[in-house]
Amino acid sequence: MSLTLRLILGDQLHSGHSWFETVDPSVRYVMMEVRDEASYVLHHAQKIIGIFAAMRHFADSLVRRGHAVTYLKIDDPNNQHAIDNNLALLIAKNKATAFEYQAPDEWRLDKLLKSFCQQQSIPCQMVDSEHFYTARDEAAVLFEGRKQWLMETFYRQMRIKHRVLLQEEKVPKPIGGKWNYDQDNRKAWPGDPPEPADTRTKHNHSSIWDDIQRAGVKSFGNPNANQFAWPLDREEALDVLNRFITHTLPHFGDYQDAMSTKGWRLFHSLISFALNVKMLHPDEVVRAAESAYHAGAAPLSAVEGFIRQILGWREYIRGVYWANMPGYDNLNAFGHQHPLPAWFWTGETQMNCMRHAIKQSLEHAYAHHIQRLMVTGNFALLAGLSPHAVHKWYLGIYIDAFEWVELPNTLGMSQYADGGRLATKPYVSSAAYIDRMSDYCKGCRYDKKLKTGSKACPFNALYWDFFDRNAEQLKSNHRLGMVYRNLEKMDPEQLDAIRQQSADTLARLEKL
Ligand code: FAD
Ligand code: DLZ
Ligand code: SF4
Repeated sequence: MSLTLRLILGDQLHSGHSWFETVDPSVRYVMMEVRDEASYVLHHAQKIIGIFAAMRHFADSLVRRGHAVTYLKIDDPNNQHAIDNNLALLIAKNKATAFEYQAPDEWRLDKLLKSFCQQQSIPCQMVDSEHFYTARDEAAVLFEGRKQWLMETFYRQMRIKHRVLLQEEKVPKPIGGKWNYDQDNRKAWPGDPPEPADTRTKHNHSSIWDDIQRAGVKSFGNPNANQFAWPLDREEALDVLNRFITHTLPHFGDYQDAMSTKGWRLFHSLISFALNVKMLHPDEVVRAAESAYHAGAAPLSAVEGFIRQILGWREYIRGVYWANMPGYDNLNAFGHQHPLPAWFWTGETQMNCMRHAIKQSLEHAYAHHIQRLMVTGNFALLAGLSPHAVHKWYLGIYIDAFEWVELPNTLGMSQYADGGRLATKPYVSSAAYIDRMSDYCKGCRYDKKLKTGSKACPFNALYWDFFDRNAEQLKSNHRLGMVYRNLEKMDPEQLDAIRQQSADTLARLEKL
């Protein structure tokens, strides 16, 4: 009798996949919790709990739909703790006559499964994950021959191709006359409207947490196992999405870049985990936002800004990943080598912005985009931290972090370690930007206005020193003209003092 084994990875929980349309008695699905996958980087406890719990929910739902499932738990005595070794055993045990898997999103697993298949004597096949708008190489085809890949170019193509927020005319034109309302998305948050309440369903997953610990999987961060708050199945994910669209999306645009000590998510959607493990499809998210605009429930600037993140950034980032792997993770355009200060793992620093962003990440396995880019990422780049170490930190700490999306965001957009393939300039700032977009500086031990002296905000001297020491690489970038004009105008004595302050700051990174 023929039997096909089909592998489902921890981030392939896509209940709408065509695999599951009919119940086929000659198919068995396999899912596995393995130490190799939980340990290739030090993960936040909530990330491991979230993936295992969502996998278990998904396996149960398949069984309820009549499918045959073999599920290897982390404490199963037969578990080999490596995907390929488990597969080999399961193929032999089930006398499988064929093996199939969905295209993995990570290069490492793509390679592992391809090489596994080459060693098999049964037919093996990779199928589409049916999740993304784009093929892996779609952005590469669009940008062929271009050194710099402009997200905006890609995004407009996507709007046209998928007919999103378009006027119904022969020549595609954006609704409202503008493609991009980014200029309207940069307000600080005055504390009103209030941050929406956290209405996510809370689970008690203490027993999964016990399993993980007993299996010796190392982790960090607050497990929050008995109040676990991230959505674990499609129903919960849809609930998070629908509440966002109804209550929060109208304010998303205005406060997209805002940060505050009084709120950890502000007006962000919290759907990235559900999207990245494929409990939600990007098209249903985009269409839900578009419908809210047409129903008059949310302004165009908010809806466009939100859709741009998913139809634009998310798909574009995936294209950057596949075009640059393997090897992208080792790029280091500035040759930065500093290890991460120990307080990256505890949040115990006197810099209020960093303390706040890191502590909330340890607490929730989440920080929103501007915290990741303009606080922790900004500091890491200014301080010359190793981009590879920074990448591993981001990959471990965030609940939504999978290499295909985390790596280009961290190494490319945030650390400029690829020399500017996707960012048009390094995303760095002095205290002025952080102060404009947040209330962090008000309660800080450091003075946002000072560049030198023991009370000076570390961001300030590091900022000017960063551009000074990298002038050869960056000076010709026309987006940095103003920065270099200001540097040239600077009094040489002041510049010397800034260089000294920066060197002193770097020498006492651990104590900042
Ligand atoms: P919202 O702000 O509500 O945005 C809605 C959705 O848009 C997100 O869920 C996400 O799917 C998508 N999105 C927004 N920005 C981006 C982006 N730059 N790239 C890809 N998708 C985007 N996002 C991840 O999903 N995984 C990561 O590992 C990740 N690492 C990042 C690392 C750095 C250094 C930076 C600067 C950004 C990173 N991002 C990552 C992008 C972004 O910060 C998160 O998608 C977002 O914070 C998730 O929260 P949310 O669902 O509330 O997003
Ligand atoms: C991230 C992760 C973790 C922690 N554990 C598992 C696991 O036990 N089993 C599994 O199939 N997948 C896991 N994952 C997700 C994968 O490691 C990998 O990150 C994604 O499949 C890449 O797209
Ligand atoms: Fe951060 Fe500097 Fe502001 Fe303190 S003063 S919160 S270190 S930017």
